[in-house]
Amino acid sequence: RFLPSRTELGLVAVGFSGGQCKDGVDAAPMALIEAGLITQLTSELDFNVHYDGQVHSYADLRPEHDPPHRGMKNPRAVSAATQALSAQVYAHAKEGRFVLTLGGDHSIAIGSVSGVQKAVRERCGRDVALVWVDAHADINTPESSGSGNIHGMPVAFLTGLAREEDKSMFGWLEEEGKVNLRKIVYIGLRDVDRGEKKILREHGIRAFSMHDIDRHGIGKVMDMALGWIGSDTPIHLSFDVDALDPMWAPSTGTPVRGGLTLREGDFIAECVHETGNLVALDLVEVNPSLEITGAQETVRAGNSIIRCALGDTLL
Ligand code: 6HN
Ligand code: MN
Ligand code: MN
Ligand code: MN
Repeated sequence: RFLPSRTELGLVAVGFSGGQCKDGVDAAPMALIEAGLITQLTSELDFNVHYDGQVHSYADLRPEHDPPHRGMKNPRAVSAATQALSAQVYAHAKEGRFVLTLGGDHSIAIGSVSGVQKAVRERCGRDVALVWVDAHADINTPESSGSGNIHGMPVAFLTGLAREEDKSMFGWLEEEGKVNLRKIVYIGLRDVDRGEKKILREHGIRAFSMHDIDRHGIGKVMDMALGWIGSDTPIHLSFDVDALDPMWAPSTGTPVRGGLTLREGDFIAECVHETGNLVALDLVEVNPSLEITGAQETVRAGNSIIRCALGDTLL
């Protein structure tokens, strides 16, 4: 059985924004760290943090010429960045560390999830379950996407629903880094594109929308979500801060009203922590430049979710 380390934590700060069109999301890791994240991880939660002290933008990997391909914007830049991130995350996970990845836009999950999946497979031969907390499903294929923004496509690439032969455009993604469609659970959905709904339906992907949360309450929804995954499965939690209502997290690139309260977001993270099976966490899409007044609140909400996922308990 692959158990995440309770003491050793690998932190990767990713200042990458090429999966969408708004500047500023690359400043999130610094904002989260400056708000006290590492201190909280070390002195309050007793983690030994392995951090290279850098915010990676992967700018040196960005090709000069990166025209759209199959409608995708910046495909080579996103591919190169996520490939490098995948290797960094893999290196931490292979050592048995819990891996915390700070985005950056959500395209970076192509790197973080594939790196964790590969390491977990090597260590215990199991598949990770992916808990995707988001207003959006991020499962567009290049063809179903209306925007061409790759942060709306990571789940499609991670599951093999979208494929590319070209190594410089996600062809580097190997089978051992991919995720089983039956092991994905969505929580918080409320802005799912037409083509994405078709994909979710056709593949029977487990998804809990805001409607489900209103109907059953977040407690029951977490029971059902974690019940679907089963009790003996390593979990990667990919948390998009836009899952929270803009009242709590206004500074994000694609806010959608009618979202989770701050407590519901923290509760999700607490429940996933309680399984004892959480091996990795992404916190993405905080954009401190979008809302001057809301920026600090959004950063605080992000750090709160991270602490809850890492075992900060109320009592
Ligand atoms: N995110 N479905 C829309 C698109 O452009 O494909 C929005 C995607 C948002 C992505 O928030 O990580
Ligand atoms: Mn989103
Ligand atoms: Mn939409
Ligand atoms: Mn997302």
